[in-house]
Amino acid sequence: MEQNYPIKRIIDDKGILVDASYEQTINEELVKDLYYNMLRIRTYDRKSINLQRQGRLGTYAPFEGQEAAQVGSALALEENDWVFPTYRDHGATLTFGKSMTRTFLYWNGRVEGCVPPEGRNIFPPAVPIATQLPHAAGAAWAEKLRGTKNASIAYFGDGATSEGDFHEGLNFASVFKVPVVFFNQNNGYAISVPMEKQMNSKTIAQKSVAYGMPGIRIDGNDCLAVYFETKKAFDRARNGDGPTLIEAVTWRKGAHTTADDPSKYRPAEQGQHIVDPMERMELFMKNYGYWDEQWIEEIKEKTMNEVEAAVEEMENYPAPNVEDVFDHVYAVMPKQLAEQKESYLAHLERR
Ligand SMILES: Cc1ncc(C[n+]2csc(CCOP(=O)(O)OP(=O)(O)O)c2C)c(N)n1
Ligand SMILES: [Mg+2]
Repeated sequence: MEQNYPIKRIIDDKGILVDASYEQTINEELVKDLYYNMLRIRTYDRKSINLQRQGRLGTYAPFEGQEAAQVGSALALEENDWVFPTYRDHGATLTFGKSMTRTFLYWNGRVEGCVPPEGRNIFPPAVPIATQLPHAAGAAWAEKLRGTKNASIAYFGDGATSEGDFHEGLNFASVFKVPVVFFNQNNGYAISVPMEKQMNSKTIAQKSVAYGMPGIRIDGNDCLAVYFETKKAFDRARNGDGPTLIEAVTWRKGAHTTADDPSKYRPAEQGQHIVDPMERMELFMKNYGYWDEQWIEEIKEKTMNEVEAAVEEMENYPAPNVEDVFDHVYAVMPKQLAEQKESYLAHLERR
């Protein structure tokens, strides 16, 4: 099975173009756009870890190492598409247009952190594993019934493929032939459980066979391969050809979350051979004359300033409304909850 799903690459570990058919399609604007967005989200990600360590942010799920998978896929979307992320996909949602201030607010438990900007179809991050796959299939079905060209993307991890929702989402999408891309980031682990203890299949891509849809396996650290393969899957979706399962093989460089210690379950040498996605793009840019020191300095400063401004805005955000804790759980509030709310508000009043 594994040999039926070879890993697609456009650039290799040394930044050499290995698929000549892309020679004419790759241009400076695209390369710089991919690199800039990877730098931007890495700056955000590293800042988030620092803030968590200083007690200024809640528990945080880092994505360093997965930038190419998240940026390449998010830049392949069109403005009116739908994005269904997990807790680890803030790099993708930031690239697609979610506000950075609101992304920080999310990690401080604020409901405002789940609200995307106007005109951006981004669902709140799914923390219950795989629940977003049926949602993505449903949104795509709605777009199909409306007769639009919009499609949806569901982000999920290797571990999520063990959940019933993964199978239900793929089956539904296939049967109703809806415009959805199932974008798997195979980072090798579901918290402490390695892929080989999670499943007997050698790849995630091969699971597409059961649902009669194409399965594509790509090097998730090759931003160009991710971008072009995701675009192809979206073209299929928009043309009425139904869903695609993409497996982007990548690596989570850090911990599962800031509450986790990967040295307890991951051998230190594992993953050492993997060339970082940004380093790889840098090598490619240097090899083909896209590297521009002055531009790099400019974007480093720009992303730093953006991140610092977003942190300041997050920290000066109006205090939360305590009623939010009660108001957004049920469409119609049950009697017991209404009583609790009333009694809590009365308690605050007395204080
Ligand atoms: C339904 C459900 N079961 C268990 C958990 C606990 N949990 C949180 S993250 C995680 C691992 C998910 O691994 P994977 O899908 O590979 O995503 P990754 O964290 O590697 O990005 C688990 C089991 C959960 N959040 N939801
Ligand atoms: Mg995983």
